Amino acid sequence: MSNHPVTYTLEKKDKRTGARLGKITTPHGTFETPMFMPVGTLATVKTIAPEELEEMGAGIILSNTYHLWLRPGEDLIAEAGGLHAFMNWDKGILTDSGGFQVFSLSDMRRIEEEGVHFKSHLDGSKLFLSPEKAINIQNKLGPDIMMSFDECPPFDESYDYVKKSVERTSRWAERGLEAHQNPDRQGLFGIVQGAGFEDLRKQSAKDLTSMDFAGYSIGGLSVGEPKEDMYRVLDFTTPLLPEHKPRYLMGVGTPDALIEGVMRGVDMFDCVLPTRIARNGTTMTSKGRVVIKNAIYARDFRPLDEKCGCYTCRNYTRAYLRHLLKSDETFGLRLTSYHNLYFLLDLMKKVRQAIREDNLLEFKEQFFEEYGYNKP
Ligand code: PRF
Ligand code: ZN
Repeated sequence: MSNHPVTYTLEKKDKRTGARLGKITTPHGTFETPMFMPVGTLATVKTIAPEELEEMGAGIILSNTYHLWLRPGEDLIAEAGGLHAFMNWDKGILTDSGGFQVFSLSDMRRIEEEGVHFKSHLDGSKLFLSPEKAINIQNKLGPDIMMSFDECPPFDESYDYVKKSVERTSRWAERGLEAHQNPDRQGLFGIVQGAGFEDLRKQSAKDLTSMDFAGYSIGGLSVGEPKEDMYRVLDFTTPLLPEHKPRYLMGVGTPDALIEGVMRGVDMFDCVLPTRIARNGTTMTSKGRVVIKNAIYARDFRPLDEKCGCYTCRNYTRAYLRHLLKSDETFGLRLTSYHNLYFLLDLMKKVRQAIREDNLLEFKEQFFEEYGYNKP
């Protein structure tokens, strides 16, 4: 076992659920878990300054290998002194490997043992990404946490296909681990796949945990399957992961799925949801979603969320936010993005507090009741 630069400290296990309270330490600081990571695909959390992220309590953000590789390129970012210096963020950064983005953004693609051939979503040019290449790019970008190059098959893909895919993802993980040039400054996570098949998830977890990764991600979920399927997979997958390493559920960010994930032992989450929906005027509040452009808010001079202490809610009204969004004013996008990120970071803070105070189940019930269950 090597000493990883990213470590997990378990502080408390909830007695009634699988929830864990802990801390993750990276070369750029320590953050408490469970934690939600804001997404900054292109080396910016859209519309939000790093100082504002810090003010909201974000200790780590996610960025994307695929996008930064295409533009501005990993060599330019390395020349700037790495991603942290380039974007002026000196807390944690995690990069996704590009595997998932290749599958979700490019149309034409061909998967081979060596890697994936596909076309750029920017100009259609031919590209190739392999496990080694994905690690090499991430070594140059310099995030604290890097992801293995994986395949995320559709949830309803056949058993035979998923089995072959999982086996290949394990071989890719091994190749990535070997290609890693900077193991004492950057932690590499393995990604468990296997769609909805219990034995394949088991196989994937067994393969990956036999290799010495700094942490483990759960991929292939939140890809359009019913929530019950996701929770069922989490029920049997998280217990297969090492207790003293971080567990990260990729691409999850609705309030209910965050809480359900925490109750099944997940420590880290990320999702574009809060920032993406904010930019079209949809906000998450303690009473559920508020579509701020609706006419009913035209003369609503209350804050967006009366229970929220964020900059937006302390200073502006629903009527003003509606006006800005209706007028395509960029300040409106900033204000809704700020609130949505604050809302999820604050939700996780309350979740951590509930674990600490042994009332996570009561907290969940009350939150779901107020938010409006099945209305994420
Ligand atoms: N793999 C990778 N990134 C991801 C996913 C995955 O399966 C998902 C699935 N929700 C989101 N992001 N590498
Ligand atoms: Zn707010």
